[in-house]
Amino acid sequence: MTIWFATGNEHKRRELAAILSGHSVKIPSDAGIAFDPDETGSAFLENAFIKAHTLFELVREPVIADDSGLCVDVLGGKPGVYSARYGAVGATGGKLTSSERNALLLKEIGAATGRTARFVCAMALVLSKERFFAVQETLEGEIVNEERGARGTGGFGYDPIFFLPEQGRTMAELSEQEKNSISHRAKAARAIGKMLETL
Ligand code: ITT
Repeated sequence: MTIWFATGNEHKRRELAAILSGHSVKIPSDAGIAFDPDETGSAFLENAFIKAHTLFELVREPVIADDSGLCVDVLGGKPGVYSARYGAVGATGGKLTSSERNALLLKEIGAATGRTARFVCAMALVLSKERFFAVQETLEGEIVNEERGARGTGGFGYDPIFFLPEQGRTMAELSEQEKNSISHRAKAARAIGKMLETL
């Protein structure tokens, strides 16, 4: 089946396509569609539905969207739904690079000893305006301390500063396959994949 993934993030596409390998996963840029809807929701799931319904109106074929981010306990759940825009200057202006965002987050957390955090991924599958499914999944971990610092070159975004105690490595030190066996997005995608099998 052709499934559209309402994202502009190539890393996310690779991760989803690896899980839904029996399907053809397309993103808007494959069809020359400029796609950047305003993510005005205050919850991950709200934003996932905004992205999915917006693209569904354009392609009229099954659409998946995810809205994801990092929630740090000592920061009261920040950056949360603002993960992609964390530290951006002004409402429309200057987004930081991933490494600048990671450095800012480490600075905000400072020397706090409780460094627990989780990645969250809300994923929606929209089959028509009135027919849809949704799931939200998490992956628990810790933010590296300043002494240990960011590590690894795999993945994207906050992966280099997200430490997995059971693995003894950051998410960015995992192979693509390893990340896809445990990640928040992979867990959500597997659940959506099961729903697709029942259609
Ligand atoms: P789309 O909205 O186009 O899908 P995006 O990257 O802006 O792409 P989100 O709005 O869902 O996606 O923002 C998610 C941000 O959270 C993302 O940019 C990363 O900074 C972070 N994030 C989400 N999943 C992540 C992961 O698996 N590893 C590292 N960082 C992640």
